[in-house]
Amino acid sequence: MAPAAPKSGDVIFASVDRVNAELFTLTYGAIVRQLITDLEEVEEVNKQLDQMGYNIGVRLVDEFLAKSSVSRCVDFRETADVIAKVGFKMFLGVTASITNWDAEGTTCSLILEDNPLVDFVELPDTCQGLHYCNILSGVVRGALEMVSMKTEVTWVRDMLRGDDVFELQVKLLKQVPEEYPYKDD
Ligand code: MYR
Repeated sequence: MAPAAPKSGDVIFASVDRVNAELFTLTYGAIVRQLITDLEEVEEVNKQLDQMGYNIGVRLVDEFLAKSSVSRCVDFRETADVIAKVGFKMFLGVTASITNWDAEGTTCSLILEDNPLVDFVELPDTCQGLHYCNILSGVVRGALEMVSMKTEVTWVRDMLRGDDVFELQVKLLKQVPEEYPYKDD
């Protein structure tokens, strides 16, 4: 059966979504540019973006759990998968894939082939050490901390540096067991 013809409302929503996505991308670019002007050192900009992301990540989990029907994950593997497939889709509009698991199941890579943050972006030579998308590593670290997983999150591949994909390595450092708030007598 042929797909239903779009109604006028569909067209309006499609363009509003596209405009919002572009506004989001350009706003993020403006923030990064301002940080570069204010902080001067790219390492400082990387730190600041990571911290901003972390602050967002710790707040994002509540919204994620409220909006998604995801139930508690049994382990880090499942959590990584949920972040890649559900979390990224919900907040960034794209899904990531998970690969490169180590034997212990404590380190993996999150691969992004499509990243709306970098549309229209080209880094000048003076910004070669910049992790332009460092806000994302902070978000992932902050969100995981809220579900009791202390992690180290680092960029391994970056399309703005000529790589074929974005690769974010997520290493589980410590899993704090959640305490039941009431004592059983
Ligand atoms: C659980 O309760 O065990 C599930 C925990 C899932 C945490 C998912 C947090 C979502 C983070 C989204 C990151 C988006 C980055 C753009």
